[in-house]
Amino acid sequence: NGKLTAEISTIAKEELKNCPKTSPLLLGPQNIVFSIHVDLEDIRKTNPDVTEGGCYRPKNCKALQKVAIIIPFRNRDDHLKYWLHYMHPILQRQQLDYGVYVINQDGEKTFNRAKLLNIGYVESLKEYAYDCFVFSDVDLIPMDDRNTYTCFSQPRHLSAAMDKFGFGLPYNQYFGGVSALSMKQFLKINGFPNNYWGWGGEDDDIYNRIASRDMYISRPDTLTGRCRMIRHNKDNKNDPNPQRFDLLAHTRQTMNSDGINSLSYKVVSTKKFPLYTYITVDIGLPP
Ligand code: UDH
Repeated sequence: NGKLTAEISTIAKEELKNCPKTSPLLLGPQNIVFSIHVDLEDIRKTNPDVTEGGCYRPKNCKALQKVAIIIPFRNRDDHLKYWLHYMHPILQRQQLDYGVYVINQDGEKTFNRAKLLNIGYVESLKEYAYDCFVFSDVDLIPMDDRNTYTCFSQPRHLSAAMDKFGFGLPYNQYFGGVSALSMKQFLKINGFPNNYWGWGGEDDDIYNRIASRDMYISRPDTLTGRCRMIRHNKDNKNDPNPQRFDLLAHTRQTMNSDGINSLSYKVVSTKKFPLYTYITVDIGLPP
């Protein structure tokens, strides 16, 4: 009967051994190109173990971390296709228990990346007991699957060697692109700022938050950390934010009152697609 089956499956789950620290499925360096044609239906067929909403957990071992992958988004469907095409196989090979959350900013007004990331944190936790949060731009793909999308003892910068910066970083404190924070690390910095409207500064603010709470940035080495960005034109309504330098000068004072504790927004809709969960949100307007 149903109850017995449920009990057996609970026991079976409890008996799963932890996955190894390093997945035996990893392949290492991988060629990443954005000239190929990708199709959502094909991606779905080649990733049959990914369940509705873009979730997966290893069958034969207990994943070491539960990872919510959060993507700030508006009007980048082509990029999202490449992201799904490359990332689902990589994340499965990394033996993660993960879910993909695309946080889509509703409307045509000024973009706010960090606020969308805060929303992804809150919304993903409503669905599952995630303990690690990977915040990924939609247009960045790691070139080596040994660059694991998990959390570490310090906040992790995963896009450590970006092709657009000659496989390096523009400056050592750079924290843009793809990053991973455990729940504890995220809460220690009161999440991310909500008041960076338009392009730039929010990643440096996050860096300031981390440094001011006596944490530091961990990174993979510059070979394992290589990644490719999809080349694209400037987005609408995401012009450089002229206020960013002023804001950045005061992170230490503002971070206690601006962050996950002051976040407000409305969910417009939540859609469960086969390869990702798509949450459209009204984040309001700049003051
Ligand atoms: N994003 C969107 N839609 C937008 C703006 C941003 O989805 O309209 C998301 C997306 O996940 C993107 C991330 O926010 O990867 C960061 O956006 P960004 O503009 O800061 O960074 P990106 O690396 O572009 O995408 C860098 C500047 C591109 C200008 C190139 C001119 N030659």
